[in-house]
Amino acid sequence: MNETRRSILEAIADGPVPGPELAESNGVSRAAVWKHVEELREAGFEVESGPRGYELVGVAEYNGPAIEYGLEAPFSIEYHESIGSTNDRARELATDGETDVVVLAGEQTGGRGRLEREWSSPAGGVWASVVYRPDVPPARAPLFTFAAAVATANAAREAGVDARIKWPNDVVVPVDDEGGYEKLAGILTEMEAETDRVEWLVVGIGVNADIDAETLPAGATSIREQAGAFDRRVFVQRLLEQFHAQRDLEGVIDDWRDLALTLGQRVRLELPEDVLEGDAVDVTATGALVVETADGLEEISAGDCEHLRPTESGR
Ligand code: BT5
Repeated sequence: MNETRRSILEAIADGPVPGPELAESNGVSRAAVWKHVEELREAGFEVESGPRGYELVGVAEYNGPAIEYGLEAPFSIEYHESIGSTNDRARELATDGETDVVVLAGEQTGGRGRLEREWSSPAGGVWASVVYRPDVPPARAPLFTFAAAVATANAAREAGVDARIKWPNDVVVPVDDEGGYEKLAGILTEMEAETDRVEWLVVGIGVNADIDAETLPAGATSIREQAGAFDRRVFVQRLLEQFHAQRDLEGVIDDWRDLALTLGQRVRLELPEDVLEGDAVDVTATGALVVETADGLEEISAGDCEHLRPTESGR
């Protein structure tokens, strides 16, 4: 956002400020102040003008400037009303050398899940892709997926949803005591890396936010279905702030464990070449699932996981 506009916004957020005072403190003309205020209004900021000056009374819109405003994380937001896939656009920005940008869309027409599966992305969802250039070796990159799952689950919990995490990348809501769930959000992380260094990461986060769950695939739920009305703009801000707070990856695995629905479950894992059944007992420091099978402990770093029932010791 333009610096003068941001400074005006900050000033009028705490109460009314007369136009001439804003002009003087920003070193611009009164006409320029009026123009900035009009542009803020067009961007969805509700600015009232009264005898005591201009005052910000609310933020109605869901768009780039509205989300950047009050966001306590150093991301810029590139908002699209409709786009094919935010991950595709984020990959373009990443290859152009950008970082700390979040591509956010109102709806996606070509949303992708893992292994080129379709990701249903109607209007009202939170479809976001964070472009990052972290200074970590590729082996630690999966931890950003874990950080995104923790951030999403925590932001959903703040909105009143009993969100938990299913290994590796799903945020879910339990429907029984047996490990059954409905899916609230999914994460798709893509990266470019050399042997010892990550060049860029795109962390794609899809949350069924303000969506009628009936319009989603079977087995899906939404924040609206779980918790009723909520502010989608504040939800995105909290999600991005929580994600940023875990930038150094300290404590991510501990936080993930606390939210995990998968640990303590009998699981079936579909691996690229194999199917494996066992008890999910832990995750490793790099996010691999530790499974106790009839043949001993196995560490699984990628695959699809199905919850069968709680383990004997988990009961
Ligand atoms: C995922 O894949 O869970 C990752 C989803 C990532 C989506 C985000 S949105 C922003 C960014 N831009 C993109 O294009 N993608 C990312 P996976 O674990 O493969 O799960 C996919 C499966 O979930 C599908 O095969 C469906 O069964 C189911 N599914 C599809 N849409 C869903 C939805 N909206 N909610 C819940 N489940 C869904």
